[in-house]
Amino acid sequence: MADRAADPLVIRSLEFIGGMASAGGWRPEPSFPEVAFAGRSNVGKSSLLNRLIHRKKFARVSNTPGRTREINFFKVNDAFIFVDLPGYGYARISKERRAEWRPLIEGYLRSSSQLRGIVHLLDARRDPTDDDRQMLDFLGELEIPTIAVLTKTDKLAPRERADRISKISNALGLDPEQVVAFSAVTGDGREELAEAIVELLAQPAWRAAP
Ligand SMILES: Nc1nc2c(ncn2[C@@H]2O[C@H](COP(=O)(O)OP(=O)(O)OP(=O)(O)O)[C@@H](O)[C@H]2O)c(=O)[nH]1
Ligand SMILES: [Mg+2]
Repeated sequence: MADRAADPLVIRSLEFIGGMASAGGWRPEPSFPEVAFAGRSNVGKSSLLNRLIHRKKFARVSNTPGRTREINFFKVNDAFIFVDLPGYGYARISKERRAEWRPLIEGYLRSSSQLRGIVHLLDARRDPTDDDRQMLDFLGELEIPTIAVLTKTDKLAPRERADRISKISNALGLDPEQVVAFSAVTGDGREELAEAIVELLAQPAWRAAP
């Protein structure tokens, strides 16, 4: 267990504040800084969030990928908000439903004057998919500050690790140093990610409300 005294993100309070189900639908007042978590369905967003906040089951971990269609808001320390975005790219749902993430996420972004940035999760074992690229292009177009995280690194053999990290970083056009290698199982990368998120939260809002 990491030394809690050195924890860059100490969790003092947590509150689930609700879900946004459609573009233009309910969302909490944007009065606290927000960081949102994006990635393919099943990539490990909810598991990463739980690790980050030192809880086992606060964000729901799904056995049924693609089921979470809502954007979920969690208030942390009465100071900022973590936003669990719905996973994209689940192959077994219809094409129309696969494309649903975009209007919902656009609707979220349009109403998020306090957003500081996005944590984008990619599976460390796989090359970025077309859906990942679409998401990357989208985030690039918006010029939104993004932290790239490779998940499930516990599933890599130690000798594969550096290779996979450099291969995916390359594919993303990033330096391997800029990418956080993470495992929700071992907690590897949690401190590094927490530090990056705390830094992001201290930045000015990504853009003012329209
Ligand atoms: N070995 C391993 N398994 C993981 C890790 N992170 C998540 N998983 C598993 O991957 C599956 C999906 O995890 P979730 O956290 O629900 O993924 P998600 O991205 O929130 O999925 P959706 O909400 O459906 O988009 C679960 O069976 C998790 O236990 C990890 O770091 N290591
Ligand atoms: Mg989830």
